[in-house]
Amino acid sequence: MGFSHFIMVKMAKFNFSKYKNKNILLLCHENADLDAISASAILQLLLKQKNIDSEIAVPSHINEQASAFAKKQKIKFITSPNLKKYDQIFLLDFNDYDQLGKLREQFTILQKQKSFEVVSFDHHVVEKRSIDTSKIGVSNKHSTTQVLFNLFKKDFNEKMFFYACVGMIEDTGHFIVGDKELFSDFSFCLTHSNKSYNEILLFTKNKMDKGKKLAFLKTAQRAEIFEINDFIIAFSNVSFFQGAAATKLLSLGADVSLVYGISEKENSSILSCRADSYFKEKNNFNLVNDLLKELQKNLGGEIGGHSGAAMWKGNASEKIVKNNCLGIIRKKLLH
Ligand SMILES: [Mn+2]
Repeated sequence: MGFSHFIMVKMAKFNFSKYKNKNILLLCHENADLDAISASAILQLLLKQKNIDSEIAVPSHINEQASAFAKKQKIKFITSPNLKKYDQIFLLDFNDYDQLGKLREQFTILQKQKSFEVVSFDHHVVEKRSIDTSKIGVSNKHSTTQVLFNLFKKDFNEKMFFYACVGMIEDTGHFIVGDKELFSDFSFCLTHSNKSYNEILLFTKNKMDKGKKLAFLKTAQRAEIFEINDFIIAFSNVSFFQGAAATKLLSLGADVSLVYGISEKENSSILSCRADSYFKEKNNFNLVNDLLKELQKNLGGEIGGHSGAAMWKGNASEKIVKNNCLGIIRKKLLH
């Protein structure tokens, strides 16, 4: 009683001025996603405010969505950077050597030579094996953009708030996970982004090309449905995207999907198969061993894949392939 209490929280103080006149790289993880790209764009803008230039890079690959986003937002990035050129590297959305892709060797050697300093901005747990164990840029949040928001919100502008939203939507799987803090941070960022939720959502949606849309709809329309032991087997055919179409049939409710097609280029027939994990476990079923190997015995051809996603390529009509598959599955399930 009678005296106030001050709780000192150890906070990361970022003195950006110490990075002036340095060659700075903002490095995303291999197969960079929306969170990594948005986070690096936010950091680049923060540095820019202090008149500090930086380059964004990915080891070798960026995913389709992130690439489309970068293009639309005119976020420039380089691929396979020469790490020797830089004396400060910020890691965005990762902190693990495994995620350096093919830069790993170069990075490890140069780091040992103290060729650069590293700070990671990330939302994954810091481990002993982490690249940067200082934790100054890492906290337990839902996205790296949320981490940056919490560290630097007073310097954020509309664009950064917008990018922060994109990372949060993406990394929560469109809010499949979250907590009070996430929703309050998101709401704050959305309010200050000068964009509507729908506008931002558009950037996180996978734009499907028309051919794929038609392939999915035709596959669904043509599907024949069979019930074996209370499980639903869907058989269909389509000229393109058989694999992706088979996956779609599972999401529509099939336990096993079989999608037949003819490859005119190779003058052969294809069967793409998918099995739901509950179905596999319940029936101890493996698409390769229990279906395609048997099919191969009957019809020849080549097979490949794994227990839940597999493909047969050979030469047989749709009817023959269908009847063979159904016979094989029936035998396995009713034995
Ligand atoms: Mn992330």
